[in-house]
Amino acid sequence: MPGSCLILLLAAVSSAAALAHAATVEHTFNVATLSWPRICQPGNISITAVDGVPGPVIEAYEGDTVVVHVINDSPYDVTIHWHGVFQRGTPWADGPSMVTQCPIRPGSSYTYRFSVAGQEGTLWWHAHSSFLRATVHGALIIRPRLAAGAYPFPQPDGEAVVLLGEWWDADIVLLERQAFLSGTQIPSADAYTINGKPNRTEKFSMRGNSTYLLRIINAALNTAFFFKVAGHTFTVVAADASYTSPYETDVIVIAPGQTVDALMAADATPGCYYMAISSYQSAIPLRPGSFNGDVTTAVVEYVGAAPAPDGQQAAPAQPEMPELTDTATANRFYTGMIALVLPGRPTVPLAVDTRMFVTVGLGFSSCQPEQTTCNRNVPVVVASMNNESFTRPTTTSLLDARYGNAPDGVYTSDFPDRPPLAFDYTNATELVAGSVAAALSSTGRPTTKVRALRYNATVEVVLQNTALVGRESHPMHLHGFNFFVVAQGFGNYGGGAAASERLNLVNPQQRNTIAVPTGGWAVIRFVADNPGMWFMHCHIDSHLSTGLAMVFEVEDGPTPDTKLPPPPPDLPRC
Ligand SMILES: *[C@@H]1O[C@H](CO)[C@@H](O)[C@H](O)[C@H]1NC(C)=O
Ligand SMILES: *[C@@H]1O[C@H](CO)[C@@H](O)[C@H](O)[C@H]1NC(C)=O
Ligand SMILES: *[C@@H]1O[C@H](CO)[C@@H](O)[C@H](O)[C@H]1NC(C)=O
Ligand SMILES: *[C@@H]1O[C@H](CO)[C@@H](O)[C@H](O)[C@H]1NC(C)=O
Ligand SMILES: *[C@@H]1O[C@H](CO)[C@@H](O)[C@H](O)[C@H]1NC(C)=O
Ligand SMILES: *[C@@H]1O[C@H](CO)[C@@H](O)[C@H](O)[C@H]1NC(C)=O
Ligand SMILES: [Cu+2]
Repeated sequence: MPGSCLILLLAAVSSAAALAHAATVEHTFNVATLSWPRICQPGNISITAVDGVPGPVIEAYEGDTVVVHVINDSPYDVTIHWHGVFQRGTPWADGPSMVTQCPIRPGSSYTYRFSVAGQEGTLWWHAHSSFLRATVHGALIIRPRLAAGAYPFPQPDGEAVVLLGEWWDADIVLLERQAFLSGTQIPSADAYTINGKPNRTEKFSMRGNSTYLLRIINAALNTAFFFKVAGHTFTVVAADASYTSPYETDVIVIAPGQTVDALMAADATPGCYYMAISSYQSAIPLRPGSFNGDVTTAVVEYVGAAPAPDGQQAAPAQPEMPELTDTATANRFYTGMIALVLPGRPTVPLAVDTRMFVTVGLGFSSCQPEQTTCNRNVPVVVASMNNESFTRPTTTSLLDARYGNAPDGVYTSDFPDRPPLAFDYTNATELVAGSVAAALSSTGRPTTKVRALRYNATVEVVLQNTALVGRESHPMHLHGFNFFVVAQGFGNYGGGAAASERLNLVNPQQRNTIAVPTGGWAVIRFVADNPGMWFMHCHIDSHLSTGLAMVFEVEDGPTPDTKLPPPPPDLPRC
């Protein structure tokens, strides 16, 4: 095949392959230590991964059963989470360590079994124990079950996974350990990657006059991205495996944990174009040196492009990336999408019976005794929700404790519906300068609190960012459900910005991860019809690890199939 930057031809979409009956998709994941090339320095390092970075793609059709035998040959405790999969009836397969299971010990194994009924689109899988997901992750694609034309948008000619990651030229578990001991954040990533590959390495070959479905996944630990392709625009058709009305844009914004499915017409002058990502830094104030400002690229090359007359390949065109603090662009994208309302699909609950107002953000604490290299003269930054800094139990998983009716010493069911103090959440001037600042910004000791929800409750949660330490967009991920994003805006919710506080109860986007605007809020709704213990947390690992999390305990329903099933026999024990 001609073309100097050609490596891989995008998979053609085979509609004929769609199956009539649900099948079982089976994989064996060997989580092991691999030797892998560094990016910014010569030589290899040891990483933990499943075959490589990214790991294998799981491809299924709607309604299939997915079975993954996870064999832990690594030296670390491991669990795997199937990000965005509802796990209806299989809460023991969700994966977050010490929430739904004890970790798989080195040398042990566990088989995850779950169905992907009622879901289609781009999801992904990743380790959900320590920071291992930096290198333990991959795509999970669910195609519509029906044959030709099953997508509710024009059938693309080809498709490609575009998985965005962060890379450290160092042992991520060691960095995490050092950050914990010293009460600081891990250093910013050494590089960003596209499909695991460093700058200018990954290549996508496209035929002219064809349309491709890009399945974009942000697998980065801590960084949101702007995404562009020079000379091309996109039609977004889904986010977090929920269809959207076609949304035209030349820039995609994607927070950690989110996915975006976008059609891209390869209708430019045949040639080479850079696909590029750069970080969106939402923190206010921005801490210099706390992030990596790289623009990282892959090459999009037209197949069969006539070679330049002089035989030289012209340098690929480069897109102009937004400023790294361009919140206006991020907000335009995040709020621009509305759902594609389809018959037979869930619609937003109109009546609400459980309301919560939850502050999310950073606060101050002091060094814990175990933090042996911590500077005891300065406050430590921790994260919390409603001023509760979540810590995982150590002896029993939450789901185990719930199933055994023995929460004592593991968790308490008193996660509050409101913050302990109402204050001007987002006015940094007031908080920094005001006399109450010191008292307010201190976060209590870590707790393990859950919020019990009656089966079938319709729940509305206002997620309110705070400015106690700094404002920042927190990508909040809910396990076990999609939620409807009925409103979002800046400032304090209820603070009078009437236009943005009007709820969309007609066609709000559905997501599993909402990037709560920096210094702002989002209102989400979901129906608690899936019994289990479901984690809700910030998908920035530095925030999750310092407490930005809570758990919903969804109670059993009235029928046998709405009761918590017993744990599978091979569930790891603590
Ligand atoms: C570095 O890692 C790559 C990818 O696993 C491998 O092919 C290569 O052999 C390694 N090199 C060394 C010197 O170990
Ligand atoms: C696209 O179609 C137009 C019109 O048929 C044609 O002129 C052009 O060469 C095609 N481009 C490619 C890359 O095939
Ligand atoms: C990546 O490649 C692009 C295109 O050549 C370049 O502009 C950019 O500076 C490179 N990024 C890094 C981090 O070297
Ligand atoms: C924030 O607080 C300061 C100090 O109390 C006050 O002057 C300012 O008006 C407040 N800003 C807003 C937007 O309320
Ligand atoms: C959080 O709780 C601590 C005590 O546990 C208290 O001192 C502080 O004022 C609270 N902060 C907020 C913002 O409610
Ligand atoms: C759950 O709520 C839906 C909608 O309100 C209702 O149709 C259904 O019967 C409820 N199920 C149970 C078990 O309460
Ligand atoms: Cu966060």
